Amino acid sequence: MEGPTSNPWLAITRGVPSSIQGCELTHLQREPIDVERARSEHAEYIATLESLGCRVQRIAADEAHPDCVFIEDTAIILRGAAIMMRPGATSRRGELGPVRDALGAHLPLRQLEAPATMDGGDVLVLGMRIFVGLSTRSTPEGITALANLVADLGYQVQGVPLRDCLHLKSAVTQVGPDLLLANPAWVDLEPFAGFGILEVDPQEPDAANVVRLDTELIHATHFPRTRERLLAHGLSVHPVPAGELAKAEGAVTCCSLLLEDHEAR
Ligand code: CIR
Repeated sequence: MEGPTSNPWLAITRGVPSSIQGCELTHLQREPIDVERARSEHAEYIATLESLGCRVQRIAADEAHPDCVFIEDTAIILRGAAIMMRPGATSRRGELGPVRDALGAHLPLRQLEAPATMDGGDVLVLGMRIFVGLSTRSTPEGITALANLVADLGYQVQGVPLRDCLHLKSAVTQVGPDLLLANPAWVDLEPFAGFGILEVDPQEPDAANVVRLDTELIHATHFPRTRERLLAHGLSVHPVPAGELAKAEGAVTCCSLLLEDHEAR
């Protein structure tokens, strides 16, 4: 008898609005974004998720929310619950509604309440440990509130000092069971003692952001030097174009929420 053949992931994505031109920017100067090109990059990203066996659930773009494609910032997925964030940028707080509806069909929901703020891009979940970047978006109050919200699920929450970047996952993501890809100039790596660290190429400071689907990694094509490092490590990399979305300070993890499909109800 044949076993299940599909990849056990469900990815939730959201479309690119024309209003992305008016996105939030923290570290970059505003430059024109080619919306059609951004949409075609996004389509390639979704096709890559699908080619890796992901089931993809799409939420329509909302023109009133220029950053809505960066759905990762609105929620985090844990074992047993999804936690709706309270984004640090006030312009992004109205993005939650349709994401809440989509996630609520799969998982019990909990909500981070004011005055706490936190963006999902600041949250790196490694097993039962949750690391949160102390960024301009995620506050110490947010960390305390999240710790209280998830304690009964067995998670521990820890803040991580950051500098010169938007989110924790701009600076470090997981690329293997015990391996992280990081830009040590942007993040204090001491909290990650026990994990192996692969460093980005110094000429590609933004290259630490990777989507990991078990053994398969999705990484932006515009980081060839860091890609070489991943490949030299024996990792399986699927490059996707992401240059237009990068002008909005977005990267690959930002464009999806990933649930293990067997946990989705
Ligand atoms: C923002 O500043 O909120 C958006 N322009 C970019 C968000 C990128 N999200 C992410 O890295 N998780």
